[in-house]
Amino acid sequence: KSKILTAIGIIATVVISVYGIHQLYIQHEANRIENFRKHAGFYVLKQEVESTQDGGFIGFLSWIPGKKEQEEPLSPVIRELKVIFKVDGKNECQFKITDAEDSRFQLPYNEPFPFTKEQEQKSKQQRIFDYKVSKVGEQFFFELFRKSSGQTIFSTKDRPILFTDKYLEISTEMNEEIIFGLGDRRTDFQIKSGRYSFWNADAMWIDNGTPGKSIYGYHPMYLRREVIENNFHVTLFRNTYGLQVDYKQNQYLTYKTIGGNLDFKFFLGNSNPENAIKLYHNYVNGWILHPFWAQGFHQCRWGYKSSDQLMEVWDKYNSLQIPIDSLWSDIDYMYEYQDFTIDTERFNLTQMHAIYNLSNPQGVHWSSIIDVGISIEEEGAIRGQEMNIFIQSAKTKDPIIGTVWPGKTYFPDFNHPNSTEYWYEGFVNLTKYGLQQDGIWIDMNEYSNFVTGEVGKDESTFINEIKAFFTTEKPNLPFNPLEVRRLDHRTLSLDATHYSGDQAVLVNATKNYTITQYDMHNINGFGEGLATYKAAKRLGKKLTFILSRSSMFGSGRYVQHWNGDAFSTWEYLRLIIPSIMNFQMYGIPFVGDDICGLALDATAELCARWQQLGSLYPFSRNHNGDKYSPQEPYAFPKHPYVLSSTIKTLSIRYQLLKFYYHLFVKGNGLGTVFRPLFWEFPGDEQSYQHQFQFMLGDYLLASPVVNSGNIFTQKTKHCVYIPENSLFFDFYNYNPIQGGDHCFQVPFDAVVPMYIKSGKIVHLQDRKNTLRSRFLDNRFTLLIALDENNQSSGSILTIDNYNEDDNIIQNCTEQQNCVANLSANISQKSGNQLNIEIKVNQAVSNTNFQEIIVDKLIVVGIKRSESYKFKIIDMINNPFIINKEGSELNLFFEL
Ligand code: MIG
Repeated sequence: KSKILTAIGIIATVVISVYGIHQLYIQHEANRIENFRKHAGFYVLKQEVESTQDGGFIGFLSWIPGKKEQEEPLSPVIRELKVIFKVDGKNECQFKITDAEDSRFQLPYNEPFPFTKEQEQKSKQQRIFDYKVSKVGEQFFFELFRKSSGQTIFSTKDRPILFTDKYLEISTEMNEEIIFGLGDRRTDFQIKSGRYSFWNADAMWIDNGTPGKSIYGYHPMYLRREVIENNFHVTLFRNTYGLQVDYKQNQYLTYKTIGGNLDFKFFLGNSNPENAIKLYHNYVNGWILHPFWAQGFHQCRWGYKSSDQLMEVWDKYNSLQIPIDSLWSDIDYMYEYQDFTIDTERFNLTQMHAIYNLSNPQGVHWSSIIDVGISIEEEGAIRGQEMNIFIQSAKTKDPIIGTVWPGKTYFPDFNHPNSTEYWYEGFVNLTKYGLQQDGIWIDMNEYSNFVTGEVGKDESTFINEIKAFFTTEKPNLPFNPLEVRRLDHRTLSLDATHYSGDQAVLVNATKNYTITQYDMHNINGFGEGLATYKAAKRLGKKLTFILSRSSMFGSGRYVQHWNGDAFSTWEYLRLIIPSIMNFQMYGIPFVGDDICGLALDATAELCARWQQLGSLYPFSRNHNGDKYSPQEPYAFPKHPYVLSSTIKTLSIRYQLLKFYYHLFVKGNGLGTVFRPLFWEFPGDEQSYQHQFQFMLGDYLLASPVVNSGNIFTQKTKHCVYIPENSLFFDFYNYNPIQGGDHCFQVPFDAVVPMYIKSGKIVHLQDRKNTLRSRFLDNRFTLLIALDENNQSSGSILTIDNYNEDDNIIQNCTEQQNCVANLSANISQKSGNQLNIEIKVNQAVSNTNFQEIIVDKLIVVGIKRSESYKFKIIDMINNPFIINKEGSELNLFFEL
């Protein structure tokens, strides 16, 4: 025993001291930069800035060296810089510092990347912002402020700007702000002071739990609530290099990056956060609409190792009558994990065709995974070499080799002009099995690699892994934004090379520059998403559904997203809610998480609550990791509440499926769907504190149970916060609920507490037993929640065919000609007699118009003396038909 204790002691000491040394190292690093800033020098304007036509300016900066520069160079200082301030219309502008020739690596300003669209030239008076800039010879600064309030949006005054080749730094003042966003990570929605890294990595297993560490995506934007007048704006740092944001609330926000330019886009909205976010989404090219079936429920797991197993799951879903639209295949379906293959020994094609036959009423959609690494053993490796599309090792000058599931792999270079064709050929190969891949799941695209760098270099021995984790130093890299591990840790060598010619798909190199992973790393996942999108389109898909783990700003134009690996714990169940909200801001609103968690065994109670919550995610999928205990809704026979509450809650999802989808169609590529509470109540300070409550559009408020409860009573005490001065009605029993906290017990076997906002009309479908989205009909119930003035409004799609194959929805999003507005108005006739008037305006005639049948009204919030009443009006025999010309209904009823 004592030997064991000693051993533990020794290990603990070693770990603690390694950690200590590492901390010292970080401290040293920080001091070194601090010193440099203080003593190195600063930039001044060479001459007055020159005004430009748009109301902006161009200026040139020179470096005034300090005393210590010779002693402690970080990396060569770029002495002559150019500053550009560009006015992009009334609400948007750009501030950029580059080298004098603007010749450094950067994203192009045209598609596929976010670009500066030609804006209508507004006169200087009309723009809602203005700027200040330093005098010639003084330390350079730039200040942007909002004209109406004088609120500072961005100010570098009295803060250093450093512009070296591989280290760039700039700071802005902060002042009584609240900020949100700042990348892909698991944290609270509101950003606290801290250091936040940006570097795409399969990092959940590496430094999971370190709050500032980013995971799979690159989204260097924040949404800020200004203190004066409480307006909102978005600031995007338009860079793609490794980055650290050092944020101190009320003081500063500092960007420290290892390449590119200091390039900012500002989007000034108003007091409604949605406004600034829509401007931002427009800039990142908007988001794409997913097919309707994807709005349904999905079941997945890593570890469905045969078609027999898939059959079993499918049979269970069918016999238990659990709604489902897609049953997924993780890497198990492939032949030796090789992309674009199916192991037909384990996956019997006859069985597969049966499950995925959509003309069978029980058939479901097939969604399956593609990893980015190409096995060096597969045919695709030879083809890829012929086409020369792999990223090259700087060491061997051959395709770089990493290790992923199939063993050694090559990695496509999606900047290469042939890569698009190559990737398409892969998907064509997969069609040879006669199965239609409806959902395409692209994983490991950070790119994730099981060895650090590449095979044959810093290879992954245990010792090297530890070294890699603790070595932050890299030749020519003066600063490591990650602090705790090397940038190439479990990804590709930074010196690996990409196509750098004129025919590039993504980024053209300037001059004779060779593009490397150092430049491209955070773009990898975007590149794969784009190539996959193009392949899917070429294969004839109308609306695509491509679920990508890695993303960057602009990804939402091509792909959808899930938040990657989650642990089966209450903490993760909670943190996923802010993650979903983040991706609303990042322009990928169709997002979800692994319901019941990927890693660790989910308990029955956790899984039940997660199914309840997840049934309201935009993308709703139960997904489990290999080797963990089963967590399908029926996998807890000792705890029948998991299954029963899942069925209840999913049937609510399906009742609301067309409504939920209509929020996306109506958004038309811009804005959010799954919203924080304060979004609708920005003036209510309390609502900022309730990050686990959310709203679907501005209609429904949901308050999921996110804590464990009492296993004996099988209930959890739960509190709902309703914003002050607002009125909601219980979605299930129509009781009114007013501003303030409301606490009650929620049984394990329940649905998510949900409320409809007064003044809103939600359309839902009261049909029982619809287990597939494609069988939802065109008959609706209108749930009408009246406001104080006895009025209510909403909208509905005036098509009844949501099938993506018909291309209707797509035209719908492009032309917005299939959304009708509903309004309801109730007035008193005599005594107990009330009159409800419903109007539908079908503004534009739509050739695909289908009649909508409303056969039930639920009118909620009818004020009678001190209380609220509701009335259910059944019109099944005499339904209200919404037709092309618009319709009106006048109905008398008794209370
Ligand atoms: O190294 O394909 O995030 O959802 O089940 C793990 C297996 C690879 C990571 C994904 C996860 C998926 C798993 N993949």
